[in-house]
Amino acid sequence: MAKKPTESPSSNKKLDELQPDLKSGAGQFMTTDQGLKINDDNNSLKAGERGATLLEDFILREKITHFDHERIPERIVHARGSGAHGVFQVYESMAKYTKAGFLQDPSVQTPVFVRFSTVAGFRGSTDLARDVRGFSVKFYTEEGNYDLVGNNMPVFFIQDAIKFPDLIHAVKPEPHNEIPQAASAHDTFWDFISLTPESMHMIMWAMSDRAIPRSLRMMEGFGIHTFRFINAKGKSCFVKFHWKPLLGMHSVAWDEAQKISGKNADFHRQDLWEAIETGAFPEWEFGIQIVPEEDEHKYPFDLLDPTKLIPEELVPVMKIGKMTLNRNVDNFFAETEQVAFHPGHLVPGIDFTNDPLLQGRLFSYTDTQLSRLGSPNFHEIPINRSINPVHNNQRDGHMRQQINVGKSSYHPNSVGGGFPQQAKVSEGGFTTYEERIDARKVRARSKSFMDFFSQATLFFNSQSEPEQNHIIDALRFELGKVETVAIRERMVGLLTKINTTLASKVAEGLGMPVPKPQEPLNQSYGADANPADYQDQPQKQSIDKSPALSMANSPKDTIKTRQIAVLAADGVDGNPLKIMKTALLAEGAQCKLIAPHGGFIKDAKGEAIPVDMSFLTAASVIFDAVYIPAGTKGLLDNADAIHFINESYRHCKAIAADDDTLLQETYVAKKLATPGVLVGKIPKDFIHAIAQHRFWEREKKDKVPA
Ligand code: HDD
Repeated sequence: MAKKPTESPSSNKKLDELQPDLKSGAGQFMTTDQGLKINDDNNSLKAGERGATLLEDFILREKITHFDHERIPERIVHARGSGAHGVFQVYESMAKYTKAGFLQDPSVQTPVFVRFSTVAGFRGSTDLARDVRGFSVKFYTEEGNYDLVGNNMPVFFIQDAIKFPDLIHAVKPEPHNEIPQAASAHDTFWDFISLTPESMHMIMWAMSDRAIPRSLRMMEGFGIHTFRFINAKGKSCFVKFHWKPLLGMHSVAWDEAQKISGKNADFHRQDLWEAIETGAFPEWEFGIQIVPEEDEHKYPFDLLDPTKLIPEELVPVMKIGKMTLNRNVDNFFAETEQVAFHPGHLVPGIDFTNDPLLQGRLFSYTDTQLSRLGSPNFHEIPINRSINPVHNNQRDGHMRQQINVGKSSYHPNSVGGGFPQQAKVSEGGFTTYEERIDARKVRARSKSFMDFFSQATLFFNSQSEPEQNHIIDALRFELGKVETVAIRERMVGLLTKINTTLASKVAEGLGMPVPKPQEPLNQSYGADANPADYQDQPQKQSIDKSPALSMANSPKDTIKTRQIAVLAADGVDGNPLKIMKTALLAEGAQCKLIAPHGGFIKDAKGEAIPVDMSFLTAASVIFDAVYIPAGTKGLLDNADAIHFINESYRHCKAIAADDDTLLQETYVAKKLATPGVLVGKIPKDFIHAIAQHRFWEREKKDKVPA
């Protein structure tokens, strides 16, 4: 559904600032780029009706030239993304920790633009790839843009930015044949990983259900690195950033993810778009973990090591504000594609730490925009513009938009009255936190980074049984696609250091002998380094389990925005259908009626009921639950309907039926007493079952033919 640029469900300072750039052709004449009215946009200029076409045709040439240049390079990573506008509001002043203006006043709404993404796939790749999700937030604050460029996992694969090109080369399609697309399940990725033991913690996350979210609206976000907050008195503390979705955290099954990729490759993008269009605005609470400066060395891991997290049980996450996404973009290219994030877009009161991954990122993001957007003037593109006016002596360059008036373009100057002038700290001028650094220049990694497995073990041990099974299955899948036996062996050897059951179950799935616990083959050091300095040095963690790491503990108290399939055919009993639908809609769920054909079906009383999708265009994998109203004789010999129900059962979804007539034709007939299967139950039970999201315990017991 296209929205006219002026139809704004919400307004904020950034949206108002964008307003003059919105263009609609409604009611207008068509013109060339020079404003000349066009009389014929359907025929090129020819010498006679049958040609040839004349070079003189400047209208044809302008149109084709522009078309030829419509594409820009896609992002080298995070190419596939979806964006939306919104607002952020802090709950109470954070002045105690930071002087950042947007974290002071609970009455102030700060406009934001958020872009979610997958990492490895190309721009047109599927949303449901097993992958990390990017979670980038641009806060348009009164003090300039602040970008929090994070992911949906709180740790990263590598400890030093110098390894990033290697990691990405390894995960991207292999260079000789550009296969596979948007998948880490291939030799080069696992080759690199198997030689990089620092990646083991992140591998546990990437193989977990976090890598296949049900919705972008149902995943957490993390700033990953430890940052600094600085308050007005100049006092600094360390801070980790979190986003917690109000809808809870949920994922799909791997089999389902693969099928969704075929049925609807835009599943996440469409889900986000439709939620916002229908007013079901996605929300996240913003959380912080604060570590006082004096506690820097208190933990059995280094705060500067991006492969480690601070367990929430040690430092609780303080929820300090809320972000709401309430407006879709008007134009994907102009906004989502051209938005340029950068961890170095800072505001006073927030600063970096010396995390070597973060330090390297601070170079990469401007550099990449130069090749992607083509000019150092990318900050002038409407979506990237700060709402705080920009004044400096940067000048010219490709596609400059601003017309800088006056004679001076340097500082100091007298001809321009000395302006633009520098701002004192008291006037909002940014100063870097004066951290003391007293060191030798070295190419090395800190010994405090050499614990490769403890937090991987903590993560695995903190998962519920179904979650652990999913990690095992994911590793069997991924390593099963690896052709080089030595890589598989190295990987399973590394898994023995995380958890021996994990390693032996993966080995069993691969048909390999279970290896003895092995020392990792770490190659992340220089040619003259002493390998002994780079060996694993396990550190005892203060806890054995962190419940916060398990998605099983996510709140399961709402069915808002859940998609419910209603299977029906002519002769359906219209009454219970109406009651169920009303109850589900009242809880904020969405219902789609699926029938053997489009158009309308007739209920038992002959009344016409509109059909939303036919079995041809629908699929169980794009729904969260299924309801079968009474009167389904018309579906008894419909193979698609039977497959739909079996597959819903296989993917552990809630299934409700007014009676078991149709269920008797399915695998579910043997499973009528299973949790999440409800026959003749009132809507309340079904609503509760949908809120549970999945009944994962079904998985291992069943051999569903779907
Ligand atoms: Fe990065 C994009 C997140 C490490 C270099 N990164 C990019 C995006 C996200 C992240 C979410 C997409 C931004 C958007 O939506 O436009 N990147 C991360 C996180 C990292 C990380 C959470 C580790 C904690 N990245 C990282 C390193 C480097 C880069 C170590 C290079 C040394 N990242 C880039 C980039 C990208 C990018 C090449 C590609 C497109 C862009 O920047 O704008 O500069």
